[in-house]
Amino acid sequence: TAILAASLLAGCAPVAQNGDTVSLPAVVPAPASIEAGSDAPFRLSAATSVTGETDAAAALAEIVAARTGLVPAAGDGSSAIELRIDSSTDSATGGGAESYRISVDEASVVVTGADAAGLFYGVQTLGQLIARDGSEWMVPAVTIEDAPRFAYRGVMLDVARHFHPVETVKGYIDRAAALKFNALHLHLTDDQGWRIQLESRPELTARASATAVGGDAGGFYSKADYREIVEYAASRHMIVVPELDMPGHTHAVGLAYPELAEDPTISDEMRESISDHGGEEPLSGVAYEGTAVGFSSLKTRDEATYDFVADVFGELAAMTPGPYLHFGGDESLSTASEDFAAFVTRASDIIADLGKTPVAWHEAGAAAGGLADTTVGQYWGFRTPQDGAGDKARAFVDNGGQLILSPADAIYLDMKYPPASTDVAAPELGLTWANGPTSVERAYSWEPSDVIGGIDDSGILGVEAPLWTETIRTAADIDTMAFPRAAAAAEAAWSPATGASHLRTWASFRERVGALGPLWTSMRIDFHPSEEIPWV
Ligand code: TNX
Repeated sequence: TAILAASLLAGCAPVAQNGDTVSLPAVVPAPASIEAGSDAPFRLSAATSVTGETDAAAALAEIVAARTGLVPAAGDGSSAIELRIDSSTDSATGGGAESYRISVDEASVVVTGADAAGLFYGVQTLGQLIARDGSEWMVPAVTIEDAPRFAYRGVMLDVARHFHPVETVKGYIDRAAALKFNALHLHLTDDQGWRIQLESRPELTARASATAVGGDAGGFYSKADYREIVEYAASRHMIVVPELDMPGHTHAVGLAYPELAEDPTISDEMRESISDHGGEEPLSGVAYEGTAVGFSSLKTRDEATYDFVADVFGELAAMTPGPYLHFGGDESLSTASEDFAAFVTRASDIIADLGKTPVAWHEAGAAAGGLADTTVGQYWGFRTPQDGAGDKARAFVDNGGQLILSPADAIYLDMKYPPASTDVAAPELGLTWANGPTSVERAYSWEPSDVIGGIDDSGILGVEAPLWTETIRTAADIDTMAFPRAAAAAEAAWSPATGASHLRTWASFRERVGALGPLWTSMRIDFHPSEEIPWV
């Protein structure tokens, strides 16, 4: 049949439907609905024209050129791809934010977005549908109707442990947006460096940005650099969520403003680990190039600290069009718990008073009753919560906020991959503390509404995959750790719940991701060719 013939040629993956195995074009993240058409495929050629919305046409032209080498014509052609926006609720997309519809037959391709973001996502899906047919290119006949499950779909990049230049960040934005992520969380500060220039506190970048983990060079974003990142992200329908981590993870603040920081507290555990594995003990006033956590704290009882918090978040709020400011709050192991509670309460209020929504790692949920009631919690415990982490997360929802889920034993992209059993060497990069190594299958096989007891989709703002960079130095390192596992996180964030769609299975996902290999190669993504995936 036409469907099976197309599947031999195209990036198609077999899918069991009503007991029969049919082939559907491979789309990641899985769309809400996809149906193969009976028509012959649409042929892409130099005569194909693209009409309609110009931003979306430019985005499509980029993908088509990278994948096929063809340059679509702008005006009339012999066959047409039409890109439109229709926000009416009785439109083909149903009108929900970020939703889109694609219909492909032999004569035409029509992509309709409910808004500009929806059209952009439709274009990303269309890019995945393009397939080789001998020496030609085609798009199989198909109808797709699609909308996101969660409003917030994030990736996080740690630019503090290793600094990553603007060009690398832009590359990561392109890659993430192609998987329908809409938030880039930048972890801008940590013990090892402060990476964002702020005029209100110039010593931060002047004195605390030059170094990084392992003696590598540091760096920072000027205000112009940050603006460039924010604008580039916006052009890909992503917001930037900047994080200034406090009251712990603040050794760098002490290099710039010694009066605000406590002296390092070195626990027995840390001293032991240093004597076992080598490394330096953190010293007051000396840049820290190791990877230990939990030894630093701001002076939480000092009013000067809150002037600092107001200055840095006030300036960051003015630079950040997105609604969220992240104040960290993780692993403040050397801050007394009542001091920690008092600090996070005031930090969340300062941010809420700036008209922004505060975000904190789940530890701040210990003080949830006092936090600004909009405060969003970011959960980084395991898929099965341990040591009260689930209660801390739930407290944000009880307080009126929502959760971002980043289960560390599933979607921490800095965890090592499993060692290879065949000829594909696994990268050396990565850590293992979160029950690692983390296979692609584990990154995929979890359901957001099953993580925190009593919290369903209404309490979940979204899903975010963090990439911490203790071992990650280059853009190629980022690619290797993030791909293919970021695609698993994208599917948890975008696609219908496990069980609600026949595509939401590991068996389907591994086939669909495998079919994206040629597209990822054309995008120059240095993905890890994991043996778990049947790469095309
Ligand atoms: C825990 S997750 C951290 C980071 C480390 C990471 C390494 C979280 C909120 N804190 O400081 O970089 O583990 O995986």
